[in-house]
Amino acid sequence: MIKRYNEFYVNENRLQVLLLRMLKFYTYKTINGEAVELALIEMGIDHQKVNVDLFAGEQRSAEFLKINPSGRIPCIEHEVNGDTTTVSQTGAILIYLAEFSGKFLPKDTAKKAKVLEYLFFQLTDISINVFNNFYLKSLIKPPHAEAAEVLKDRALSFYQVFNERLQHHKYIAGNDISIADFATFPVVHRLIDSEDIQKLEKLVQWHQTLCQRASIVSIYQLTTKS
Ligand SMILES: N[C@@H](CCC(=O)N[C@@H](CS)C(=O)NCC(=O)O)C(=O)O
Repeated sequence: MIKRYNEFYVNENRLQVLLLRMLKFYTYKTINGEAVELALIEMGIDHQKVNVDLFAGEQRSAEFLKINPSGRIPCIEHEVNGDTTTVSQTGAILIYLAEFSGKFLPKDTAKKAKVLEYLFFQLTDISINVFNNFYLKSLIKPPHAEAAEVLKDRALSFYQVFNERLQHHKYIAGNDISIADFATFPVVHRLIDSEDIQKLEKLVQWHQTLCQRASIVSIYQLTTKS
């Protein structure tokens, strides 16, 4: 008889254990990598984490380019019943994982639209510019520090809109936590001590609320107040 135990099927007659699902998560300690890691932990999806060292150029290795031809993390390979789906792009991965787990993306069309609006607002208008700030300052030679700051300032100015939204909602896209919060947290967390962020009272409160979550405590190794 075949019985299911969480992620496994066990064929009790033949003493076989069949692995039903396997998710490989290619990442590095960056804002986009952390957004996906946060989602995987919050959704309770078992995964194998593969570190891709961006400073060592591992993202450009022939082996990695077969998985993501654009040579960037994050990226997942998900095997379900023998079929493998490979997904890159933080937004696409977050939506895929939310739909797969049935968590953190509402089914209601209007609520879902708000989550997607803020998810892409964060990723396409803010995260990209914050990453490009790091790229221009640290990943290329010679660095372009001045251009890097212009991009970051423009990106951070958008958090006024998030702050305004948080006057009326507990989380970024509504009153329930969603993948939009997971995409936003890593950037705000990195910049929480900056003057630009500190003047946004509701955003700072939202950051403190998220810092209580076990997923965030474990990823960022925060010490919880007892
Ligand atoms: N639009 C992509 C951006 C991916 C991206 O730029 N990833 C960065 C790390 S956060 C990377 O791997 N950069 C390596 C490089 O540019 O060489 C996404 O949302 O995932």
